[in-house]
Order: sequence, then structure tokens, then C-alpha cells
Amino acid sequence: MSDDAPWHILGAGSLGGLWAARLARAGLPVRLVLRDAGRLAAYRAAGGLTLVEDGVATQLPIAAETVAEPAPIQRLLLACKAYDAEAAAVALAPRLAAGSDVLVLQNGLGSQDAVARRLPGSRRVLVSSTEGAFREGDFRVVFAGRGFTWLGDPDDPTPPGWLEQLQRAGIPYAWTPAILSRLWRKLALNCAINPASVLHDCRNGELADHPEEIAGLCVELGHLLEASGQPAAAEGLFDEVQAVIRATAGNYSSMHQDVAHGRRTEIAYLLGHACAQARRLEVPVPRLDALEARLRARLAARGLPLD
Ligand code: NAD
Ligand code: KPL
Repeated sequence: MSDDAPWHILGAGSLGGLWAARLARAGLPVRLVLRDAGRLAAYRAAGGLTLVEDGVATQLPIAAETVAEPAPIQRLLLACKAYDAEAAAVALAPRLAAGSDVLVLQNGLGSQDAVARRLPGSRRVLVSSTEGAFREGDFRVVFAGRGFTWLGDPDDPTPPGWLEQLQRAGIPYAWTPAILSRLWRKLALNCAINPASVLHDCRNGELADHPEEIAGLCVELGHLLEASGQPAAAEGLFDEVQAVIRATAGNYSSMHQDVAHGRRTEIAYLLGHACAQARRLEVPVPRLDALEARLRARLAARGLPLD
């Protein structure tokens, strides 16, 4: 597969826009893949994608096309929400060239396997990122938090030739054989913090007032990680959760923000995935089960989807 192939990016949202802008700025070929002709017309009317970084807005006239465009895709960054990933993969399946690379940039777990099942002829690269971005408007993305991105392929440790393009684009990254451990660890952090922040309706820092509750969740998450073959992801979990709570004390978690804005959450790929995995492996997790039931009740009461 040619390393000069364009980057097709589906999901011209927060992280997809952040990647697209930095790759394009570095002179690399990028094509945004938009849902339909209406979105393409709106994008063209906007004049391109705007990235706001350190308070400075730069508009980039990145090429765009719809999902229905027939041209084959050799490298795809799938940067939509976890609950949209499988449908996006189905829509793009006819366009993916044999041996193409598909980078799956979703929080949580579950959606990556669903994508791989839909795209058996492509290499799936798992991505986990601590970068932060949000949409300030249509096709306008704010780079809100510097972070780091890990990439890896549990089935093949060979790094792809295009990796150095990320360096050229200024995207801090590492290729790691332990990508599953990274994804599980992030899932565990999210399970320990995000649902409790929704149920207590609080900023992350206020969770320090509930140490027994958070410690109890971490114990069960640790057992689940070990039973799932991810003992490294269980090490020092409660300590890191406490450190994240301190470091992000003034912030609302992403799930809290979703609920507060009436947006669908990624519950099925975070706490829902953890509880389903525990049932499959017959690991007792009564605190996590109770947390999931309370969270689902809260989402239902707000009229939000439970999946
Ligand atoms: P987002 O909602 O800002 O962007 C997703 C985009 O995908 C939207 O523009 C949506 O319209 C588009 N999309 C969905 N289905 C599509 C389809 N079939 N065809 C074309 N476009 C489609 O989401 P985001 O915040 O960038 O999050 C993406 C993933 O990254 C999530 O799993 C999220 O949890 C994770 N993540 C986000 C951040 C962040 O700071 N935003 C940080 C770390 C991880
Ligand atoms: O990733 C997070 C989120 O809000 O989704 C943190 C800050 C780690 C809290 O779980």
C-alpha cells in the first residue's frame, strides 16, 4: 500500500477535524468524507475547515467528498463516535481497497471489533488519544488540550510506513504493541470517573469527596481487567484515577457534558462494555452493575438513548 495515499477522514468533527487540519497544514493529501451532498454543500459554503489553536483561527480549504464517491480508499481515519462507527464502516466498505489501513479512533471498546468485522480486507489500526478538541461551530474545531496518541495493531506489530507523516504533521504519537492495554486502561478510568460524575452531577474534583465509592469501583475494574488478560492495565488504577480527578478537578467529564447538553453518550462502549464483559467472563462486579443500572435510569429520565 502506497505511503503517499491520501488520508481519507470520516468524521469532520472534533478529533477528525484536528487530525485533518494538522495533516493538511503539513502538506499531506487529505480528503474529508462527509455524510451526504447536503453536508458537502454546507462545507463548501463554509469555505473549508477552521482550526482554532492557541486562540488563532486558521481556515484550511481541505478537499472533501461524500461517502458515496466511488474512488477507492487506501487509508481511512474513522473519527466518529463509537455508536456511529459500524454504520460508517458499512457505508465505506465498497470503497476500501484490499490491504488498506483503517485507523479507528473511538473511545471505549467494542466498536473497533464491529468495524473490523465489516472491513475484513483492511488492516485495522487501533488508536487511543488524550488530545482534546471540541466543535465551536460547523466545520470549526478548537484544539482544547494537548495530549498524546497511541497507535497499534494487536494482530501485527509491524509499524506502517505512513507513521512518520504524523510526526511531520506535529501529532505527538507512539506505536505500541500494548494498544489494547492502553484502551482498557482508558476505559477503566472513564468507568471510574464519568458515570459517577453524571450521577453526582458534579465536576471531576468533587469525586474526591466519595473515595470509598471510587475505590470500590476500581477494585472491581481491576478484577475485570485481570480476568480479561490485561493485568498491566489494572496496576495502580485507583492511584491514577485519583491523580486524574485532581488534575481535571475543575472540568466536567465528557459524559457529564454529553448528558448536560442532551447528547447521546458512549455508555455502551464504556461502562456497558465493562459490565457485558464481566457477565461473559462471570466476574462478579456488583458495584459496576449497580452503577450501570443507575446511569441507565438517569439517561432514560433525560430521554437519552441507552445504547
Ligand atoms: P464529534 O461528534 O465531534 O465528531 C464526529 C463526527 O463524525 C461528526 O461530525 C459526525 O457528523 C460525523 N459522522 C458520524 N457518522 C458519520 C457518517 N456515517 N458519515 C460522515 N460523518 C459521520 O466526535 P469527537 O469528539 O471527535 O469524538 C470521536 C471519538 O473520539 C469518540 O469516540 C470520542 O469519545 C473520542 N475522543 C474524543 C476526544 C475529544 O476531545 N473530542 C478526546 C478523546 C477521544
Ligand atoms: O477522559 C475523560 C473524560 O472526561 O472522558 C477523563 C477526563 C479521563 C475523565 O474520565
